[in-house]
Amino acid sequence: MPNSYDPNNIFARILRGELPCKKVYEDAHVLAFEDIRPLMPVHALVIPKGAYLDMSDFSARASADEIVALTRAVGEVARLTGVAASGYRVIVNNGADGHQEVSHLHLHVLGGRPIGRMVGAPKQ
Ligand code: DGP
Repeated sequence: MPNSYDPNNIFARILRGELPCKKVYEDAHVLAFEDIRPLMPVHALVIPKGAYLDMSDFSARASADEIVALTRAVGEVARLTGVAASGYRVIVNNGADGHQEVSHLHLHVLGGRPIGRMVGAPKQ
C-alpha cells in the first residue's frame, strides 16, 4: 500500500473505463460495483470518483457534497442489492494494519446471510 495516491490503481482504472466492472450504482460523485472476490452473497464496493487514498484522506479533503454522496450511496446500494431490510455490514479497510489492498478509498457492503460477530481474533 503506497502512502500517496497512485493514479494507476485498479479502481482509478475502473473509474476511467480502462477496466470493466459490474456496476451497481453511479452518481456524480460515486461509483459502486460488485467485488471481484465476493466474500458474501452480496459484496459491493462503493468508491468516490475523486482521487482519495483512504478514509483518512477522504475525511480530511473531500467536499461536503462528496461526503454526503458517499454516505447516501451506501444506503442506495444496500437497497438495490436487496439487503437493506435483512441487514448488512459496511467495512472500510484503512492502511497497513487495516489490510487495505487497493489504494483508492472503498467501502465494502456485505450481506445476504448472517455475517456473525464483528471481527475475528487477529493473527499473531
Ligand atoms: P481491501 O482489502 O479493502 O483493499 O479490498 C480490496 C477489494 O477489491 C478486494 O475485496 C478485491 C477487490 N478487487 C481487487 N481488484 C478488483 C478488480 O479489478 N475489480 C473488482 N470489481 N474488485 C477488485
